[in-house]
Amino acid sequence: MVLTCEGLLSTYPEAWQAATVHPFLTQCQQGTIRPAQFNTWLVQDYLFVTQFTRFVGRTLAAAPDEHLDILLSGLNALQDELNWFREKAAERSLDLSTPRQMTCQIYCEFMGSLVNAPYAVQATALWAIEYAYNQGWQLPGPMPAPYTEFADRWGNPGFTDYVKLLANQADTVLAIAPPGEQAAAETAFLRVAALEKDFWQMAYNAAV
Ligand code: HMH
Repeated sequence: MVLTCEGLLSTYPEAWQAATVHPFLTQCQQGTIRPAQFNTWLVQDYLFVTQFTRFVGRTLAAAPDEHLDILLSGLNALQDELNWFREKAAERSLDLSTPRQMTCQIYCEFMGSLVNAPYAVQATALWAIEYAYNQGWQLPGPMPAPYTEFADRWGNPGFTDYVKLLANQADTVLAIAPPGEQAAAETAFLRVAALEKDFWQMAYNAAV
């Protein structure tokens, strides 16, 4: 049987639920998240996105011609996102030269380790990473200020469409990938799900 993004979600509903439903997000939606926890997440996510941008760049380097357009649109959005993170950090007087927490570091190392993975594995991981935030920030429902713009960044319809295009691209290459590559893509999906769960939890570990 051929692996697809939809197939991964229906085979591993618990892992995906744990990746995308967390008290951190519920508390943002209720306006009860403590600022220190939100700020911890914000700084660590900026540090994550710097490495994620490099991961998308490496994925683009391995992509077939017909996938470049969508990956370039993703990198373009990441340029804006990195600048937006810097603005949000400045508004809150947060120091972005903070060290990465262990979970952030492990996630960044995992993305780095995919440099030698086949493109089908990279494309599946890329889709999973983006879909985790697309769903995570959308599922709780509309969020109050100051969290509205955070929920909108990853929950907006344009981002939802982008994530669907990433799924289509991953599905296209998974359909012709040998069984070993499909198995590696499945492993990468589960790894992303576990790391996403840990990343939400990290916000509660330490104040910035
Ligand atoms: C942890 N996962 C994490 N941070 C992000 N910004 C994304 C995914 C993006 O999509």
